[in-house]
Amino acid sequence: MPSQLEALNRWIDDVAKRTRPDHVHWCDGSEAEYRQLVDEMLETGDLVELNQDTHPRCYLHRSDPKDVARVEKLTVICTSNREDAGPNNNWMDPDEAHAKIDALFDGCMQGRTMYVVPYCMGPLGSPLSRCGIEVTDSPYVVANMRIMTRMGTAALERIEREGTFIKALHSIGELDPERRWIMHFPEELAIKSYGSGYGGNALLGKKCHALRIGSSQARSEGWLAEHMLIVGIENPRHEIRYVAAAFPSACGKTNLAMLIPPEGYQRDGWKVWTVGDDICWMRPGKDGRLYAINPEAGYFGVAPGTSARTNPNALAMLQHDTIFTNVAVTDNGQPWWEGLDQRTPAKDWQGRDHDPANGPAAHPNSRFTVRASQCPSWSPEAENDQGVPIDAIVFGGRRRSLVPLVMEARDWTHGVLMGASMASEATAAATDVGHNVRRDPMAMKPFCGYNFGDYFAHWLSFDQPGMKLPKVFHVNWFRKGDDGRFLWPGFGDNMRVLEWMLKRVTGEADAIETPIGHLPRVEDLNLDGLELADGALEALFRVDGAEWRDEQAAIGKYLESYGARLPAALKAEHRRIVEALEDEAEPAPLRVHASAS
Ligand code: SAT
Ligand code: MN
Repeated sequence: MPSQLEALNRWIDDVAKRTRPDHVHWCDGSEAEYRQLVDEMLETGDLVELNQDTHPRCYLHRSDPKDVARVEKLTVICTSNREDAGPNNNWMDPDEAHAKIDALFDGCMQGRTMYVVPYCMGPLGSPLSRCGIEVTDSPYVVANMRIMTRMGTAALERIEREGTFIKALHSIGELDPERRWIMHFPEELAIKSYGSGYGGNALLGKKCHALRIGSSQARSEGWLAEHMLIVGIENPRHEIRYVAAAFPSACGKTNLAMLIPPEGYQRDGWKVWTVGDDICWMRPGKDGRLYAINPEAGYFGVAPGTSARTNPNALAMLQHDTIFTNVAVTDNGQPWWEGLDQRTPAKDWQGRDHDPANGPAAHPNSRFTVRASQCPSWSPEAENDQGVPIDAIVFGGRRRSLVPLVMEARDWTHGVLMGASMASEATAAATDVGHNVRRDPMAMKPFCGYNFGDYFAHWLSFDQPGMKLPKVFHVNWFRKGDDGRFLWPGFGDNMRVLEWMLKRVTGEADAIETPIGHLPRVEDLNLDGLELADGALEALFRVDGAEWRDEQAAIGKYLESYGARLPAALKAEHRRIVEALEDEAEPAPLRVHASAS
């Protein structure tokens, strides 16, 4: 028997009977196994070798052109009670869902190898970690899972000790968008995905397990599974404080997680440590603080826009041992994407001779898969079984207007409302969500495995006597001026905003109270060495009463869509802000900043 665990063997047998693979391979996660997989994929053309002199052990995968991102309309949560999935999810009855997708799985692995991939989300010895088994017929998925998770024998041993695991079944099928589903069964701790080989649709440890099933597990077990980066900020006194931040996909989470502080900060001794760039699992420790782990072991980051200016740490880590997906290639076989540098690529992401008439050379959602520890700013604390204590939680979206650069919630309840009210302009990370501003609470809209009303209640439930909860902030790096240009430089300069947050945590900075939250006083922001356009500072912090009254009305309407499941405390908090805005002719910060600059 391949495993000591009877239930596991039985499930693998059942799956093999249905999918009828030619071979079954239990992955041990070894280097030799990875090399073997890569060699096979080079042979079949699943991988293309990149320039091995400049980029040792780097390869390119070109996905099917109709399979380039998550597909939200085919992503469903299957709970016995529809209300439990909530209006934030597509729902299907579990029996109907199994029947529908099992029919697709019938015989789908004939002529292929079925890989059994044991994986652990989080450090192998951590009580916060959770394990799963992904069964897949895609060697590309296996190779990616080896980079993205703790995969192989050690994970299997933990599964055998614990006796439980998430059952994650995947087949690329025919890669036909008409025969594609990504289904979640939180009550059975199971995932079934068919018809896509791309990212979150196929690497089932990531969004499917660590967020959708994870959030549901977290709710019943008293912790939080969040779409957040985790970053450590070391000050000149060598104290490191950890911040967790939620942004929708493709809004710069990876850049923020790997931020390089501006020169002046570096001179003073500030450093940034990367714990995670996408997912954060947090739970209260005995001391009442929230402790977080990054359940992943690698980064599956957006390539376009990554450059020596925007993210030098990422660029450094991508020089070796990286799988690129859907990027372009230069004539000397190097990976290339828009925003990297001034060169012109030879081949586009589909392998055609590059022709600007065909659109961008790299697909806008093209990605790199790389070990977390390859990042120069990687924090060894990412391997800490106990996790790192979180001092600040940050929510942010992509908003060209309205939302100030940074504001702080008055308390936990207000912070939860701030997260619940988040909205963002759509990006390339999902193919089917249009281009308007959409509500994306806690950046979890595509990833929360249960009713958002219950999710907000779960967040609120952490506010209890004895808890030392993080401070909550909201940021918007993307506000634009009347000329359509970004008002804030972003990237490394976001350090200035992080420093203000930490000063608020330690009580070293004051703030200005407004109906929508606390704003910084200009004198508390370190703007040394920063050149902002005339009037940019005022514009970044402008709070327009009339616009915010409209925004709050829209938020109220949105929250009402959760009906009876919406916690009363959140409704009351919203009412309070609406009333405060009504009382205020023009909120204060406009006046303060106009005179302070
Ligand atoms: O494709 S993924 O879901 O892994 C990436 C993302 O959308 O954040
Ligand atoms: Mn993400």
